[in-house]
Amino acid sequence: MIKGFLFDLDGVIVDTAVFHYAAWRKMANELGFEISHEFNETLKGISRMDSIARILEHGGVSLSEEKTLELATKKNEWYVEMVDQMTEEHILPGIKELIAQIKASGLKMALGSASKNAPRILDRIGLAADFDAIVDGNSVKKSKPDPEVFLKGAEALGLKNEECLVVEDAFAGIEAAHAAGMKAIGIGDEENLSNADLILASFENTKLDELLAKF
Ligand code: B16
Ligand code: MG
Repeated sequence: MIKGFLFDLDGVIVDTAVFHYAAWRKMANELGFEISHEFNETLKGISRMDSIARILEHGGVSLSEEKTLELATKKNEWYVEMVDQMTEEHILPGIKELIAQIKASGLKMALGSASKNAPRILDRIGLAADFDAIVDGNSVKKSKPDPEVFLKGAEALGLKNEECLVVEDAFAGIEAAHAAGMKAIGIGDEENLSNADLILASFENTKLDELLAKF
């Protein structure tokens, strides 16, 4: 029986993926190469340092650890500038209504994000107080598809793994959920989420009881 939700942030609650892409692209362009939208898909849910490692390898660029960290910090500054312009308007369709239904039904919810900027983003969009627990890039060591972020989420909610339902927009995130022994809803395109237990384009007009009946 499902007793709680574990929400990914980027791509589920807000679409910060476009900001990540713009900032990574700016960095890649300064280094003299391009990253495609398709390649960017493979970075979703992946931590900042794992992302930069993949991007540099993709561009055939080899840098010292110090220089890599410097570039990741610069990318984050560009990214945070965009995040700081965000408002409640950036919450993706149906999310606020779904959260209201979760709260009203007494289910628990936690955030399970790879982002170190998660608390800042939740503050910007006014959802910070709604979560019973926040597990993010500041508290996990291993990137999705490792299940660490969701195992910690279940623990923080005091629930068994199988009592948690994960909501993800990334293939790697669904893999992480399954590795944690949890079912996962994929939000987005079917082609990127073939491993999800249920795929929805968005939560617009979603009724919580009908959704839970599917699990
Ligand atoms: P930051 P999620 C992930 O968020 C993003 O999908 C991924 O593109 C990003 O690199 C990662 O957070 C780290 O973000 O640089 O802000 O720490 O999808 O797990 O909510
Ligand atoms: Mg995501």
